[in-house]
Amino acid sequence: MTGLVLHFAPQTCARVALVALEETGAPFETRLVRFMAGDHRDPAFLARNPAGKVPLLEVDGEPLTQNGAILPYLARRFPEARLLPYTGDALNDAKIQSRLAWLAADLHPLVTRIRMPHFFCDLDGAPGRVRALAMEAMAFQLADAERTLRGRPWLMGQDWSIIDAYLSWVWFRIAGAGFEVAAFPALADHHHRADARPSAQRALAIEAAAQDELERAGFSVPLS
Ligand SMILES: N[C@@H](CCC(=O)N[C@@H](CS)C(=O)NCC(=O)O)C(=O)O
Repeated sequence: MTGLVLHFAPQTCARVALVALEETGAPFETRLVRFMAGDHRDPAFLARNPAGKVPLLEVDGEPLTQNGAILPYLARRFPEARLLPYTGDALNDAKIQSRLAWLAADLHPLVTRIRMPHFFCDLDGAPGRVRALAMEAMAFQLADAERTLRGRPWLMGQDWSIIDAYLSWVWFRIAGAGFEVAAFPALADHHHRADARPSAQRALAIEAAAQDELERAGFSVPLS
């Protein structure tokens, strides 16, 4: 398969890669991964991504996994899209990597514990405690981003970057799970602005069509 093919599922962190692809303007295809049908445990999928997760981007048939690798790849391949504010300066570019790692390694696991606490404990009443602790840790993590966004429109400065789409996805996941949104007005406003971009709107439309397909086939993931 030549070209760019994104394996994704609606509402997941694959949304960030989807927005990135939409921002580039490059042609790409999508493949819906139906978790409830076990597509992500299919040997053919696992051969491309042994972690069994989305996003998976195929580049001329070559698999690339992890948002932390896919987003820098797209940013470097399509520099005119300005997905990330790389300058070539080692420290500047490392700080961009640092932000991506914060989102993928610090925030995303908290999202998972907030949305799916039952995966991280026994079912004897502890899931509520896991969720509460993850909410607390998330509030601590987001305090600095809230302060930053009170002083400038986007996380990295005056210009949007794909880091904003990533943060916006985190917000979407936690706001729908009872996170104390009222304490983070700048983040809420940032989410609305990030989602209003045409690229995000197109990505959301692709997700909505995929969600319809899942529901028609009886494979929609219950919203935890
Ligand atoms: N570290 C990976 C995380 C990917 C990930 O956790 N994806 C979730 C959806 S948000 C997934 O595919 N989960 C399915 C599973 O774990 O079985 C990344 O940043 O790309």
